[in-house]
Amino acid sequence: MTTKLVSCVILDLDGTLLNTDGVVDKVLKIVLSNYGKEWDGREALKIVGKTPFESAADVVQDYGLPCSTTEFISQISPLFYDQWCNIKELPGANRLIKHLKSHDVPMALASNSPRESIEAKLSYHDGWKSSFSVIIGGDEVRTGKPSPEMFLEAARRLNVEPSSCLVIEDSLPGITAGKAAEMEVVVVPSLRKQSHLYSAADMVISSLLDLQLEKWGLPPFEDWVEGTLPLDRWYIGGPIVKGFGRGSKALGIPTANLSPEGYSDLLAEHPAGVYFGWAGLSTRGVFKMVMSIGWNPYFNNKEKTIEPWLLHDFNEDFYGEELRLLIVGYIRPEANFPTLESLIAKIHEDRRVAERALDIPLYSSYKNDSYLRSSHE
Ligand code: ADP
Ligand code: RBF
Ligand code: MG
Repeated sequence: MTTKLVSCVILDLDGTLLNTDGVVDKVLKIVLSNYGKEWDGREALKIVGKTPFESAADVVQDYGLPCSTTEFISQISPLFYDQWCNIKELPGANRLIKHLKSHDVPMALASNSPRESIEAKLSYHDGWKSSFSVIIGGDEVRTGKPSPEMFLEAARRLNVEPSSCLVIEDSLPGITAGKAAEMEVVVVPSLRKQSHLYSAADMVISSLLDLQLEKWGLPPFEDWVEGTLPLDRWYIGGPIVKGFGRGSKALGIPTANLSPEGYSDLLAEHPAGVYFGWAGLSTRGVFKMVMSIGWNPYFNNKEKTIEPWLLHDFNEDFYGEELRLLIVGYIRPEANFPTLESLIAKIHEDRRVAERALDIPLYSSYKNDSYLRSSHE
């Protein structure tokens, strides 16, 4: 893959820096139920990245609502406004903004949302607004994305050539706009399994954690430690259930599965990929752990799962026991492999990376976290 060198970055907001999907779901569910309709999310792909008017028009038409698009917008707007404070930052978003800012890389924000909504959303995220030299909303140009207009205007205001800009986007209208502006475009898709839609982008990555800025001549992230990226720690636990029955059999790598019930929000929040940390088993102790989160492309699972491999020889099963995980870092995105052997070899490499990293004080200190050892109800 050849990439051009750039000097500036232009970012999209919703779906790229902010996890707006949950809020969109919530609001549309409420308003459609007032019409006796059920929001089923099927529209998500169609409306992602569009202007608010186009998105609303799609929903009105596809659900056959007895109102005009303008009326519909006036019904959803106040609900959206109340939700801006609830939108979470996507993994790696804050890290990216802080990094570019600290290296004086000029940044613009270009979103199809109206300027007023952008300002409201940004106000809940410390230090974000002041990091952008330029902010452009959908109501500040004649035509929103997929027109290149707002990206070209952003370059003009940054005082650089369009070809010196890297666009970071999550949706098809954004990619189209970026390429029409003759910019470099990297896409972090918010919707999975649509990879054919993203072929126009110069690069597709699975989350902002995987962004390699040096590919465009920008200052590289310096926070990787021995092949691992330290994360804000997070916890998950529950009784071990039967998985797909192939970890030990097909791979020689047993993975202790947790029931997906009750942790769908946590799963949605964390990008697919390989993570590591510590695992506590109530009667056995605390062990090093490496795990995958995702759909396991090699096996093409229907559901996103967590597959933790405890780095210890147990000589027996322990189904039903309470497992507590503390995740401290990230290793790589999930991938497909040409052969089972190459998948297995990669997972063993992940194991070595995790084992070594967990001896570094940065990560080893978490072994004593009380969550891993507390007695369980
Ligand atoms: P399943 O499809 O049910 O997850 P696996 O073949 O992946 O089956 O085996 C996982 C089971 O193996 C775990 O639930 C646990 O009881 C047992 N086990 C034994 N050693 C380990 C280990 N080191 N890490 C994870 N699970 C292990
Ligand atoms: N499956 C994949 O299809 N792609 C991967 O990149 C991948 N990485 C993994 C990394 C680790 C550390 C572990 C424990 C598993 C990984 N697997 C991956 C999941 C493997 O397919 C899974 O454990 C089996 O499907 C057992 O259910
Ligand atoms: Mg398993």
